[in-house]
This record gives sequence, C-alpha cells and structure tokens, in this order.
Amino acid sequence: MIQASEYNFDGLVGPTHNYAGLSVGNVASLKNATGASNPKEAALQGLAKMKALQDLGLPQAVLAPMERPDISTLRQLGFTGNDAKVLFDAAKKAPELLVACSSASSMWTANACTVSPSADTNDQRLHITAANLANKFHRSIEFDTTSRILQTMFNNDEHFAHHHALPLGDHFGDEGAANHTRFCDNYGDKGLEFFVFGKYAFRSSMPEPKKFPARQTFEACEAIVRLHQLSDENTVIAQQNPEVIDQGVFHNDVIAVGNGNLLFCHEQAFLNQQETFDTLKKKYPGDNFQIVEVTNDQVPIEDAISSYLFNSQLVNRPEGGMMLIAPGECQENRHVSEYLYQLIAADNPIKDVKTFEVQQSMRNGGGPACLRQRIVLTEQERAASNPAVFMNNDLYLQLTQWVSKHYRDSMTAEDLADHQLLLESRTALDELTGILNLGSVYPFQIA
Ligand code: SUG
Repeated sequence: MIQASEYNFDGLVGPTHNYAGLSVGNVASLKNATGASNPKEAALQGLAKMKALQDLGLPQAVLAPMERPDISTLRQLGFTGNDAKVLFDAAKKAPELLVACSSASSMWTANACTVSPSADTNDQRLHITAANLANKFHRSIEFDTTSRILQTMFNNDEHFAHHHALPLGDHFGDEGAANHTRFCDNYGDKGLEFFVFGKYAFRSSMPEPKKFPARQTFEACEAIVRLHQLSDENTVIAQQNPEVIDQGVFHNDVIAVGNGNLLFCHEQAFLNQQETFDTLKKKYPGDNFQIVEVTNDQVPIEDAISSYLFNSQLVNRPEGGMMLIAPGECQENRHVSEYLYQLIAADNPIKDVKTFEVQQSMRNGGGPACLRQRIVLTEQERAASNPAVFMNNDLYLQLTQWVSKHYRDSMTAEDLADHQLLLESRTALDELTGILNLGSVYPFQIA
C-alpha cells in the first residue's frame, strides 16, 4: 500500500480583501456589498485556522494570493499611462471594473483548481487544472497567476502534471474543487472522484436553475476527467439540484462535503439524489461507503446556507474517526447547533465538531472549506514539492508578522483607488514570494 497524506492548502487572504457585492447567486456577497472589510483580521483569522489544524496533527500548507488591484487587466481593458493614472482613471470612469480587479477572491482556494492524486490517474502523476472561474469576471482573471504559483510549488514533471485552465466562456465554466470531492479508504489508495455540475452547456431542454447562474458545466467536468486521465469506473459525475442553486447554493460545497468513505450532504443536494447515492455506492472501491443525509426538517435549506454547515472541512482525526471544522455561525444557528449535537452522538464516522471564526471570509460567502484546497501527496511527492509553503511554527510566526506589518485594518471601495494601496500590496507580495520561495510569479515581478 502506498503511503500518502492529505494536505490542506489554505489561501492566504490578500491585502485588498473587500466587500464589493460581485457575486450574483452568492447571498452573503450581495448582502454585505457596502460594508467595510478588515483585511488584517481576515488574513489573521485564516492563519489562525491553519495553525490550529496543524496543531491538531493535520498536514497544512499555504497558497499565496493574487496581485491586486490587477493593473495588467485594467491595461488590457484600455486604461493607459503610469499605474497611478490607470487607477485614477478606472476609479473615475469605470469604478465597477476597479472593484472587480481588486477582489481578494483568490483566498477561496477551493476554487483555485481541481487536483487528482497520483493514485487515481493513468500515468500515476498528480494532475492539476487551474479553474477558469469563467462565470464571474472578477474571478476569471485569477487562473494565470494561480497556475504560475502552483507550478512553482509543484515543479517536477516526473510527479506533477499541470494543465491549462479550460477554455473561457460559459460552456466550460469550471469552479475547481468547490464542485469536486474524492472518496477512498486510505489517501494512498485509488479513490472515487466525484464531480458535480449545475447545468449542461451543449444539451438544450435539460433542467437548470432559473434565477441564479449554474457556474459549473457537465462538459467542464468531463474535460477534467479526460485531462486527468481518470477511469470511468473511478469517476461519478452528478448534477446539483437546480432549485437549491436558485436559493443561493452557488457551489456544491455549500450543500455537501466528502472525506474518506463518507458523504455528508443535505437531502436536496442533488437533482437525482437516490440515483447519485446508488452510483457512488456501486463504484466506491472500498466496501463500506457511508452517507449522512441531513433532512430539511433537521436543517432547513435557508439555515444550511446562512450557517454554511456543509462548508465545513471534514477531516480524519489522528486518533481515529472524523471531525467537522465548521464556521462559528453553526453554533449561533439553533437548528444547526441542535443538529450537530445529535450528529456526534449518533452512529456515524463524525465524532467531533470544532468551530472557527472566519466571519471576514463568511461575509463574502466563503467558509472553512472554501478557504482550502485538498492535495493528497505521497512521501515522494511531498519531497518533490516546494518545502517553503508547508506550515510550521516558524512559518506561522513569519506570516502573522508579515500580515501585521503590511495589511490595513479597514477597507472600503473608495480605498481601492489609492495608489499607496497598490504600492503597499506589491511590497507585501514581493516579500511574500521571498518567504514562500516562489520566485517571480506576479505580473509586477515579471513585467
Ligand atoms: O466566488 N465570493 C466568492 C466566494 C467563493 C466561495 N467558495 C466556495 N464555495 N468554494 C465567489 O462567489 C465575493 C466577492 C465580493 O463580493 O466582493 C466572492 O467572490
């Protein structure tokens, strides 16, 4: 049996974290559109979660943010002159473009890419496809830098295969691991990869949401399966329930989460729920696939969305059994907290729940699971990866000091036009590439 571990790569919140109401279909993003954010608190909350998981014995690493404001995209859109003039003109003539080009949304690393561990792929390399995030302009400008960062972290052709993001446009809308999970008995075993989509792009008259966009297509899932050299018997592709997308479930990870041999989901998660369960059970390579299905009576869909219960991380405890790493909002919601109390007392693999305060992220629709990308690495693959990105006490200390030195503690949309903010962000990111040994990955470093 091959030994492998699952690493949580959490997104480091960027210095321009702000609330701009950019994501139609994401209830929290629209609700908090005009509020002031606190980038320093957001980054420190994220780092505190990383450190706590590391201290629990769960392997942890970190993924760098984007350069924002994204001057190179503003130039592509026709703004000219020096950087200060680009900012000034964009703020005056197209403030909506400036906020879109300033989002710190790469902090939701679940959306950065889809990763298939080497145990699942035909060439036995770990495959990575950066997500095109085509449905939202402010996110569709992430994948180039994401790819460069991932390539410097996993820079070894013998072990890692990097694919270009899928073609841009609605037909191949791909939201990365927010719509992908993997089931297995042991992380080093060949697993069952589970892809979830919101609509078909090329087939008309199929069910799809009516009010909010379906961000992930069936065709995008199939393309990733081909690129990653996955076999049919180890892959399931299922459709999300369009009715819940219309209620604000913009990604599958807002209504379902999986780990090991367990799927934890709401009863309204999938369009053909029973058929999806049957296929998962049939194809699961181990012999004990388990499902914990939460009914609407236990947790109404509105509570699942507002508390982000299913955007918890579901992890193996070093001492056995699983644990939910849930957002603090789950404790405050009566239906959810009562349900969680029953859940850990019942007969299922989830033995414990820990809550974390990530409100800065939650206000933009990002819970604990959004903040991380799961990457299964064998010992050899771990040794072939960039060692500087793996969490330890020194790195935690260095990064908290770095955040405290460079980040502001309040930010509104008006601040984004401040040339000083651009300079501060670039100074911070330049130092960060040194700390994480990434080389030159940002447009301002390679221009
Ligand atoms: O793409 N929010 C992100 C939240 C992503 C959450 N990720 C997962 N569920 N895996 C999004 O909607 C809001 C930005 C703003 O409104 O300022 C935003 O992009």
